[in-house]
Amino acid sequence: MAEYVPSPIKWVREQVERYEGSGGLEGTELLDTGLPVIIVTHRGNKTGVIRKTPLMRVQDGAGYVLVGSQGGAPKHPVWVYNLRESASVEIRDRTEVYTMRAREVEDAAERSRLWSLAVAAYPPYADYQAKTERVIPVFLAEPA
Ligand code: F42
Repeated sequence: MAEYVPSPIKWVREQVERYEGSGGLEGTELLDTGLPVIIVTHRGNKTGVIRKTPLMRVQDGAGYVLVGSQGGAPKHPVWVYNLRESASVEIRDRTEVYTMRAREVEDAAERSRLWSLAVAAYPPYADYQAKTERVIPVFLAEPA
């Protein structure tokens, strides 16, 4: 078993601790919004350690749309590089945990459809895209 290395960002680390520590009964929403969050467990592509990243929950049937927005920051979040390197992820949605494969969505029509779902679930994603030069990466995680 690889070692789990928590996020260096305090509020993110604490969300993961509450969410996972309660078996998915607590800490499942984004602070101040009440909107649901999932936990994506993946591997560091350089270190090989286990990383846990909370993201907004955007559902597409049995799949989940993963949006690398990072608040519209100029650079992609680091987890994007981990998923590009290795598709294998575990997704916790409250009390359920699924083994999934995540692929980056390249097709323009598919990305547009999934982006609409993402913005409907979490409207600030549209503001984040507007404030950054980069095209925000979108992944679709589907049952493995
Ligand atoms: N971020 C989003 O991008 N989208 C969301 O929808 C979102 C929602 C959300 C909801 C709740 C919450 O608590 C946080 C939320 N976040 C959301 C923030 C998200 O959880 C991440 O914190 C954020 O996207 C930044 O991700 P990051 O991977 O850049 O995190 C950094 C701070 C980090 O953890 N860095 C690690 C470190 O030690 O500096 C390294 C991480 C890593 O994976 N390293 C790789 C390795 O091999 O281990 C090397 C990677 C490489 O290629 O360099």
